[in-house]
Amino acid sequence: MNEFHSPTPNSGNELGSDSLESYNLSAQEFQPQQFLVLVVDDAVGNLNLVGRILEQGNYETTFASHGVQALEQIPMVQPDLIVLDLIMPDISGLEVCRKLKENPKTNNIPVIFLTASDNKKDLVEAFAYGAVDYITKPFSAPELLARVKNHLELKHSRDLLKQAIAKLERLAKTDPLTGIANRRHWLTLANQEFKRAQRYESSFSILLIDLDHFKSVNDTYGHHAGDQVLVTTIKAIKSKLRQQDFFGRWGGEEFVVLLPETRLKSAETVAERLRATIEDLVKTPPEDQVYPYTTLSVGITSCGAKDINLDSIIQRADQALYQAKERGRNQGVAIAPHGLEHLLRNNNGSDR
Ligand code: GH3
Ligand code: MG
Ligand code: MG
Repeated sequence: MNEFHSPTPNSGNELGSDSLESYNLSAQEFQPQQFLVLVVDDAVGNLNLVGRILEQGNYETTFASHGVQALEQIPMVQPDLIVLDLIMPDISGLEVCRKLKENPKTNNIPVIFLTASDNKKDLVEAFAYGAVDYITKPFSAPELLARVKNHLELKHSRDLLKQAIAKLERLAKTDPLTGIANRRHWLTLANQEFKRAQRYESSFSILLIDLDHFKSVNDTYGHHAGDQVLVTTIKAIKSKLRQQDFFGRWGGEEFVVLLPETRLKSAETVAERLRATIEDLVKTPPEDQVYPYTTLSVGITSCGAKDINLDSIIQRADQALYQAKERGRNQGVAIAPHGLEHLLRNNNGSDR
């Protein structure tokens, strides 16, 4: 399923351990031993000297004695920082730096140039190639350690911030109870699919799913039990969908699935598969299931040539769901679109 299908729920609230609280962006104690520094220099004496200083500063170290070797090594060892000699016989430090910055896998590794030159042109060029700092030889151990620490701290903060932003983005798209897409994110994806279907004259179907008499679960066993039933039902539904289906929580005990490139007939088959899966679980619950499942009613429709927006399709799915409830629940009802469905490429709906 799509990227928003986060890992299978395994507890009442799978995002509980995924909170932003673990991202303490304020000053944490700096622990040099957590960082690997690569030193690149063609002079063995320099490698030894810089290595010794870094090791005295408690850093993990690794070494390369020329540029080509460094370029081979870096993607594999993923150092946290590189101390790079400017002038080397095979390829220059500037060239190594340029190549690192071109590669998305290595471009955020800070590079500090180590150079005998205090030629301003070289230094300006080093920064232009993406270096974060430079140290001119001869240098003192405290200077080297201070600069290395400074840039590692900066990189560490940047990395934490990036991770926190990525997590925030994920949380903003996800329903915290079930781990599937929340309504807003589902609507974003579904609107994109609607535009795509219009443009390419393809089709898709929508299933609007509502748990039957779900209120009685809460009333009988309590709200926490109701939550558990929602989570296990979602897990069972998810296991019957395809990777490319968009599955989201519409609200409360209602869920919605968009089936891309799927015509009404095939969507009915999918709905029946979901309904039957849950009915089986109601009749024969797994041994470890504490609370009973409840059956599903499903409203089914597809995108037609006369649909001018997603809303009209969702409204039709809602009418179909209403009819399924009226007819006695535990069933799917399909309403065909007014206009013809766009023909699918294979002309007979997807192979479900
Ligand atoms: P119907 O077959 O007509 O759909 O009956 P129903 O009882 O499922 O429908 P109704 O709309 O009367 O009740 C839905 C219930 O779902 C009421 C609400 O408290 C419960 N519910 C909605 N969201 C959640 C949730 O996140 N957790 C729990 N435990 N209950 C929820
Ligand atoms: Mg409902
Ligand atoms: Mg219901």
